[in-house]
Formats: sequence, structure tokens, C-alpha cells
Amino acid sequence: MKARIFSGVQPSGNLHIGNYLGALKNWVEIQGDYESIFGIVDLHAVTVYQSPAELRAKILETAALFLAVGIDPRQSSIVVQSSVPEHSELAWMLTCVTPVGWLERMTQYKAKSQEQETIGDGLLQYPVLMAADILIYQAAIVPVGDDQAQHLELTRDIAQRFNSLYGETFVMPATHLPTVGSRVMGLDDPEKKMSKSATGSGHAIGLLDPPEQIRKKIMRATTDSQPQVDFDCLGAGVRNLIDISQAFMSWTSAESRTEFQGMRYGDLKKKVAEIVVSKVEPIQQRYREITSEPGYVDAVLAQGAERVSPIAKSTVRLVKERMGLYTAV
Ligand code: AQP
Repeated sequence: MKARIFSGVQPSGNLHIGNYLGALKNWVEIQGDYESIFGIVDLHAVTVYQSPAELRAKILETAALFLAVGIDPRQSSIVVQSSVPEHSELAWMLTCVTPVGWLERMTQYKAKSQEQETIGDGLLQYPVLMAADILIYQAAIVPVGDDQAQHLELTRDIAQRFNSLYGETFVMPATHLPTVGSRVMGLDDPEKKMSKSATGSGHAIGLLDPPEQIRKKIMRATTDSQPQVDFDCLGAGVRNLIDISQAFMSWTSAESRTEFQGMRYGDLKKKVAEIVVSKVEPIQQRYREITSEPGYVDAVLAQGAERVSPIAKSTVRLVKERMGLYTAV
């Protein structure tokens, strides 16, 4: 039997090349080796306010993009988190074994809560719901970007605590990071992670950005005062552009060095823009085909929910039994 993997994306904005290189590309590469479940984690998205109409549209857009990048619904299940209510049920049970101090230490909570006027409880509970998403499927591997590594550690802590209180219940999930592209930085500020919620127009490259816009964003990317690429002292902006190309092309570090060493920054940016456009355009073409087929995406999501629901139900039943909660005969 194949081991199971789970990973998810919030439908909270425009998916960008950071989401692709940190997570989705990796999913496509390993989906055949595992029993794969990929989530559109809408309950996570509402930990900060989302316009309901936009959220509804983004859920379908995200699902179509999963398919467009190469997730194969015949071998992988694509599921909307809120369509499997056991995620929320398990999250409550895990909340009850999670010390508040563990959650308050999360760097993403600290950063996001600073941006809000009032901090919703959901923002603090976010990593417990993420633990539930993973543990409910007894996932052995979780392929994510580097920013989620701390939440994965917490997931293991929660699972261990539950197992030690109530007996062996959960599989311990391992973090799976890509070798390059695990933290793509903003083009306007290479000290900040590329993020959907950042507002600057030159910050992120959306997977659905028109090619001309992608070229413009890359040509305007922040670099430094050196004239050309020197691998012995790479500034953060130049390193980011090189990492993006290396990750897209699946080059080794040596291949990347051969390609870019000594290149003037203007030429570097042109080359990077061509690489990104050449990889993103076929995704956009498939996206257009997928979304022109009425009902197709909804059918994939219904099939995904139907496939994974028995696993989620069986885990919740086991957890209830372990905790002494009532389970109907
Ligand atoms: N900049 C990034 N580089 C590499 N990987 C990244 N991921 C996110 N940003 C980068 C990975 O993408 C997956 C889905 O992310 P998410 O939607 O769950 O939320 P996030 O990590 O909070 O992503 P964003 O884009 O920054 O969204 P907002 O602004 O809504 O919070 C994860 O595997 C993540 O590691």
C-alpha cells in the first residue's frame, strides 16, 4: 500500500510562483508515488476577512489551477476542506490537547496578528486546524514551502501529545521541502517572502498574470548596485531571481552557475523573464481549457470529497473512541 500525502493551499488570493515552486510543482512530481490528497483550505482562508463572492470564485480558480499545473484527478484527490466537515470536528478535539503557549509562539500568527485591528481567535487556532487537515488522513508526508515548517513541527507535537495521552492514534507526518524554491521572495523586497496577501503591484508573479506583466515585474525587480552576477557575493534580489530560474528549470547549482555567472543584471532579468513566461504560459493554456468545460471542476471536487470522506470519518471515529466520546453503534 502507498503511503499517503496531504498538502493544501488557501484560496485567499492569486496563486503565485512561490506557491507553485514551494508546493504545487513538488506535488505534481511526487503524486504518483503516494496516495495523494490536495486540499483547498477555505476554512483557513477565513481566519482573515474574505469577500464571500471572491472567496467562492477563488475556490474554483484554485481547483482549476491545481489541474492546470498537472495534478491528475485520476490518481490524486482534490478536496475543498469545508466539504469534509470532519476537519473542523477533529480540529476541536486537537484544540483540547494544545497549550495556548504553543500557538502564541508561531511566527506566522505573530506576523499576521500585527496586520489586524482585532485578532480573530481563528488566527491563533490556524495551526490546530492545519494539524487536523494532516492527521485526519494519517498523512506520512506533507510537501510544503519552508514557511510552513514550523506549523508542521507543531502538528507533530500535537500528534505526540495526543498519542501519549490517549494511546497510539496518529501517524507522525514528515515535512517534505523542495531543494530549491522552498522560499521564493518578493520581487519588490527580497527580504520578504512572496505572499498572496502582500499589496505591492511588483511583489508577486501570479500564475495567471499575462506574460507582458510578468516580464515587466521581473525587469523592475529589486537587485543591488553591482553590475553583474557574482556567485561569490550574491545580493538577496539577484539570488532570488537565480533561485526562481533554477527551480523552474530543475537545474543543479552548478548548471545555474554556468548559466548566470558574470551576466549583466539587465540580461539576467531578460533571461529569467523568458524562463518564467515559458513555464507559466502552458499552465495558463491548460487553465483556459479546463475552465471552458462547464461543470468539470465541480465534478472533480465532488469526486475528491467522496473519495476522502471515509478516511476522515474513520479517523474521527477512532479519536472519539480514544477520548471516550460517544460513538453511535
Ligand atoms: N514565497 C513562497 N515560497 C515558497 N513556497 C511558498 N508557499 C507560500 N508562499 C511561498 C507555499 O505555498 C503553499 C500554500 O500556501 P498557503 O496558501 O497555504 O499560504 P501561505 O503560506 O500563507 O501563502 P501566502 O501566499 O503567503 O498566502 P497568504 O498571503 O494568504 O498568507 C504552502 O505549502 C506554502 O509553504
